[in-house]
Amino acid sequence: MVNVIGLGYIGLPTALMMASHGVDVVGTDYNQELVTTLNAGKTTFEEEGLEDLFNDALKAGIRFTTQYQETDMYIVSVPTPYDKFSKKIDACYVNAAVKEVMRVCRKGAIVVIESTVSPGTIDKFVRPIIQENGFVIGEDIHLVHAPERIIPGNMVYELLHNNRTIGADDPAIGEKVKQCYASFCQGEIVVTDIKTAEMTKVVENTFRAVNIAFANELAKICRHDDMDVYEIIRICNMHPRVNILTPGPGVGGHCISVDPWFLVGDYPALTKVIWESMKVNDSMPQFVLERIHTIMQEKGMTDITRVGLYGLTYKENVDDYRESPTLQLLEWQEKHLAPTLKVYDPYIKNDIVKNQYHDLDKFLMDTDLVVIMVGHDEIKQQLEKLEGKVVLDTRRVCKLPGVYTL
Ligand code: SAJ
Repeated sequence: MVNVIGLGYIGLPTALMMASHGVDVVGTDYNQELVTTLNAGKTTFEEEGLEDLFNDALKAGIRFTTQYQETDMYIVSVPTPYDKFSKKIDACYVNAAVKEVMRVCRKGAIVVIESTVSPGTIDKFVRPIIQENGFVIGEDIHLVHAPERIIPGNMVYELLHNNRTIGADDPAIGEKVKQCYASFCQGEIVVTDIKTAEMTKVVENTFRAVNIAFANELAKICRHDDMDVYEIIRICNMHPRVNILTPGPGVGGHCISVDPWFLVGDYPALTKVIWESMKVNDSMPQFVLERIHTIMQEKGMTDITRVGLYGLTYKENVDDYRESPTLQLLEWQEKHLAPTLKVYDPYIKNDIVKNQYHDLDKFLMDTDLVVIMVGHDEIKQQLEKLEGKVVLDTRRVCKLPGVYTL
C-alpha cells in the first residue's frame, strides 16, 4: 500500500493516478475539511480530466484520511514555501510530514519526497529527522526524491506522458520506486542520485523563469522605443535555435515564481542572472500599473475606479491564485493608498479582494478601461463584449484594433 501525504495540487492527482492504475493507495492530509470534501465524493480544485480520474480512483478503492498509515511506501507531496527575507527554502512542511511518517512506518519503508526541494535539503533536514528517530538510512528506511513535473491546466495528460526523474541512494530502491510510477507513467523514468534530482527540478523551473524574464525585458525595451515585441519574438523564434517565451504581467503560481529563489538563497554570490531575472519578473505588475496610468492620460480618463482587472488567477484556465500577478499589482497599488481597482475572475467564486465582481457583464458595465491580466478561455470566447472599451491586453489574447499591449 502507498500512503500519499499531502492532497493538494500535486498529491491528489498523483494519488488518484496510482489508485486508478491498480496501486492500493491511501491519501492523507492534515486538513480535515479537505478530507471530508474528498470523502463526500467531491474534488477540491478544478483541472481538466480530474473529475473522471477521481471517479476511477474511487471505484478502484482509494481512501482519504487525516491519519498517517502504517505501510512500506510513502509519497510526501506537501508545499515548500520560501522565506521571503532570506530567500531560502522553508522545509517545515516536509520536516513535519517526515516526522509523522517516522512514528508509524514499517522497518524497510521507502520515503519518497515529491515536493520541490533545493539541492541539499534532503541531506540537511530529512536525513537528520530519520536518524534522530533511531533509524539507519539504507537499512531501516530508504530515501528517494521523485520531483513532480506536471503543469497546472494540463496535469492529467502530463502525469501520464511526462518523463520523470527519480533520485535514490540505492539504485535498486530507485528501480523499485520506478516500477510504482511506471504503473501509470508512459514517459521515460531516469534513476539518479538524490542531490542531482533535487537540482534538476529547481533548474527546470529556473530556466523557464529566466526565459520569461528575458521576454519581459524585451517587452520593456520595445515599449520604450515603440516596437512590437510580439512580432519580434515571433520572427526570432523562427530561427532554429531560438525559443523565447511570452512577456506577461508578471509571474505567479507556486513554482516558477518561488523555486529559483531557492538557488538565490543558497548561492547568493553565484546567482547573478537568476537574481536579476526574478527582479525583472517581479517588476512586471508595477510596469502594468504604469501602462494603465499612461493609457488613462492618453485617453483623458481620470476616474481610476472605472479601471477593471480581468483575471485573478496566476494563469489562464486554472483556479489557483497563489502569488498571482493581479494580487501583486493590487498589493503594490494599496501601498500607494490608491483606491482598489475593480477585479473579476470566473474561476474565483469567493471574495478574496476588495471590489471583486462575480459576473462578467456587471463587471464590464462598471468599467471603462479593461486590463486583461489572465487570458481565460471565457474572455477569449466573448471578445465582442470588449467593443467600445479601452483595453490593455497584457496577455495578447485580444487582437482587436486599438487594443493596448504591454
Ligand atoms: N508565464 C509567462 N510567460 C510565459 C509562460 C508563463 O508570463 O511564456 C507566466 C504564467 O502566466 C504564470 C507563470 O509564468 O504566471 C508560471 O506559469 P507556467 O505555465 O510557466 O508554469 P507553472 O508554474 O504553472 O508550472 C511550472 C512548470 N515548469 C516548467 O515548465 C519548467 C511545470 O512543469 C512544473 O511541474 C511546475 O512549474 C511545478 O510544479 O514546479
